[in-house]
Amino acid sequence: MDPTTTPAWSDLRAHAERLRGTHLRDLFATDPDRAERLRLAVGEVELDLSKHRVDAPALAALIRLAEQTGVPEAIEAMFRGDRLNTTERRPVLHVALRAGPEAVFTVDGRDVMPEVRAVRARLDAFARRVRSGAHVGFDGRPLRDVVHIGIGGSDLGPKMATVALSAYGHERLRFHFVSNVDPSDLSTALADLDPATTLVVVASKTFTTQETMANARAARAWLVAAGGEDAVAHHFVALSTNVEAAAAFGVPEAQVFGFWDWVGGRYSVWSAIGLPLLLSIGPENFDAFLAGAARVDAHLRTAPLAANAPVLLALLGVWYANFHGAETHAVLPYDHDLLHLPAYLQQADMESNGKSVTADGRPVTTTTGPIVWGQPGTNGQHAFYQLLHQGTRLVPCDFLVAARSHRPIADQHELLVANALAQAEALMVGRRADEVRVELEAQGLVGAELELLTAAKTFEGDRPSTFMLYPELTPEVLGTLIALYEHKIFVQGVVWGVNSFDQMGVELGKVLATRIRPELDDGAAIGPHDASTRALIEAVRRLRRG
Ligand code: G6Q
Repeated sequence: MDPTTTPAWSDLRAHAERLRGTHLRDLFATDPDRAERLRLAVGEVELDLSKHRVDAPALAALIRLAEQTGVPEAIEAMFRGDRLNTTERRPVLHVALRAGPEAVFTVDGRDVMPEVRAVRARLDAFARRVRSGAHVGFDGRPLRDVVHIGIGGSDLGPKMATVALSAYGHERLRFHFVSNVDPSDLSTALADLDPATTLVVVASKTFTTQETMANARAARAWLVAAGGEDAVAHHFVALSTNVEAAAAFGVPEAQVFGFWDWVGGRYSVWSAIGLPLLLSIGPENFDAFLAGAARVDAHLRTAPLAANAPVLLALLGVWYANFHGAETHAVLPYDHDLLHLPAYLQQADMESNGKSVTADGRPVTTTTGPIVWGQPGTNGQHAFYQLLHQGTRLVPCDFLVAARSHRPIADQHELLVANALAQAEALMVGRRADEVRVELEAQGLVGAELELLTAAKTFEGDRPSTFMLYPELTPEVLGTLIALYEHKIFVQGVVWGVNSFDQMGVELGKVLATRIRPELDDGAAIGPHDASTRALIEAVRRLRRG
């Protein structure tokens, strides 16, 4: 369904036109209840959507857009196991990984849950042995460091979540994440580690990814140099759908944990790929993480569209991208433990919805996924907030804030929260020229200087944001937050009509890199390239010679 041909799309154009010139301040002035009405909660996460440039008629049109583009049907199709990933002909069932004990999910008529539960039981047993110290290294000591090797979806989720829940981390275990083929990544990670007490987790759905396999081979050599070939069995774990390749690498079968082709890489933190998180926080906390996501799954299926958090988040994103020209979306966690959330969501969103053809192969007719970026507050305030407040671009923002800190120091957490609230307020309310002028006049400014500073210190405001507030960043809250974003991305993909579950756009560069690699060696033939690439290959050869 082409969204731009729906009646709702033309209605939305009209609403955007009607609301042009209506400031968010005006929306609050004419509708004082909007702060109450546009609040909702999923589990322990409270969402304030009132600082968005919508009134009731615009919101109603957005909801009609969801209906007219088939969002309710697509939600059911996902849970039913339909092959929504059209290009790879795969179901999209990461929701099965966090489903409760009663759940049944079928692929080709077969219930996949017994297998899901069996792998999880093996993962739990392994995690318990590592955590207790029963699983020892080649010299009999308990393992202390975990080096997780993976890239993209096999890195960003486990890294983001393990760091996010470090307050729940095991007291002995330390976690290191290696993704880049740049040898500096692995070298620095291994520099201070003792191979005898290090567990290497090789996370790769395909077990063929160039970067991961290069790092895995190097880590294997590092281990074997210290402990011999037999050490591999004690120190290596593989997380992969390619169980044969993992076994061929030398990982004993008992330490290969599989998953399935219906789990997309960027949606795989709930699967065996989440092992670092499981090792860090333990099986009970991992269950809570899954339960937090399951709560959003149930909410997505049952809440009416008008009170459905991921649907509303998705529609607001569509509103800004397609009707207000917003090109980017900022993720601003005022929660340092969510340090890696912007990078995680960058992949989740941009790889899913950075598409220009539809799920049935036609060119899209409108702008699709935004550029996602961000940094934890308050750091970002001293870097890019100038542009958010006074730049020429519209950047919708997400604030994520815990009411309580896991590690309080004096009133620092209250300072953090005050900053988050202040920024969201400042973005929305702004500061009118007449207010600025009165203040400057009181300071004695007159004439040209008064005019200059009045212009420079005026904040237009009217900049929208979502405020997500939770008591503290627990495993359950993290699961809820991630699933909210996952389903937001899914719903947006449905509205835009794209396949959010493939990533063909990452292939071409990989193919060319494989071709170019041997051409970097002195004397090797250089195949056909454009003049720029050829000159750069020659320059690299020259510089490598020193
Ligand atoms: C994510 C993508 C991609 C993938 C990596 C790693 O959705 O599929 O980021 O996760 O390319 O792939 P492997 O897990 O197969 O090594």
